[in-house]
Amino acid sequence: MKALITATLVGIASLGAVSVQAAGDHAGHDMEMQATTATETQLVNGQVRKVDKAAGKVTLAHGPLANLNMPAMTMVFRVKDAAWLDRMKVGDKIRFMAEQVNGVITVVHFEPAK
Ligand SMILES: [Cu+2]
Repeated sequence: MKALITATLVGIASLGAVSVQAAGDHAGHDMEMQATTATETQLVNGQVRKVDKAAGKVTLAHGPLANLNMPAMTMVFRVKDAAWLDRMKVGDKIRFMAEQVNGVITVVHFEPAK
């Protein structure tokens, strides 16, 4: 006969830090509603720097293009409708919208600025 005395002392001292959460202090009425609709027509100011009718392109100094994540700069655009190039002269101020069309940044909407 064997007397097995198993003295198992499991000392678990788990003293977790008690965190008091103050959950009743949120201001739910202070939310701002931002209407950001990507499909909305957002016209950008531009100024014609060069018109290349043969290539169907126009060089524009343009303001920030939010939809293309592009800051203001001067660059060459394709135009969706080549007829618009007849209505653009160097120095003209225009309002336009540009989008990537098959990887090419293209003016997809154009109107003369008043
Ligand atoms: Cu640009």
